[in-house]
Amino acid sequence: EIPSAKHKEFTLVMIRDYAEDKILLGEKLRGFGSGYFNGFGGKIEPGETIEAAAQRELKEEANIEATDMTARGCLRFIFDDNPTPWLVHVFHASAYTGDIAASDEMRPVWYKLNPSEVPFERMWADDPHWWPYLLAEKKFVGTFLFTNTTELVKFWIRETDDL
Ligand code: 6OG
Repeated sequence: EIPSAKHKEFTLVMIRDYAEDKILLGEKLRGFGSGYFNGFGGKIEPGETIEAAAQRELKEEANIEATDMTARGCLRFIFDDNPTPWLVHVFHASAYTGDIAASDEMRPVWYKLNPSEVPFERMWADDPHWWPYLLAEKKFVGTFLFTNTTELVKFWIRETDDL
């Protein structure tokens, strides 16, 4: 199969509560990655800015709108069983309007920011590698190679100034 030159682009918003030292994760209830905990996000629609897509998905999946959202990372995922690589734009926010609510796609849960409480065993295998950058307020770019859809084979990650 000849790889497509195009990436598929997604957003991913991580909501952090500094006062309580917690992070908001959603349990994905359907579709790709169902059963996994993750930040909130989805596909960028044609003609939509990355930020607008991030806010739209956050509203659809957690019922909130971030008021201090900043871009933090860009992750590239290569799957040996899918010719199109994925580009995921990671954002961070700690302030929002609205009341967090579940949707038919995501069930939001606050987790204490403590390695023993964050459910890494029910998260994508790349997460433990970029979370330290996110939590340290560093910007990052990474490339992750997966086999059998969910098994991480190899990755590269580094801090960056420009996203
Ligand atoms: P929908 O299918 O809901 O968008 N996503 C990933 N997140 C992490 N942490 N690791 C991955 O490793 C991911 N692949 C995709 C991007 C999918 C959502 O899941 C994220 C989107 O927020 C492969 O439209």
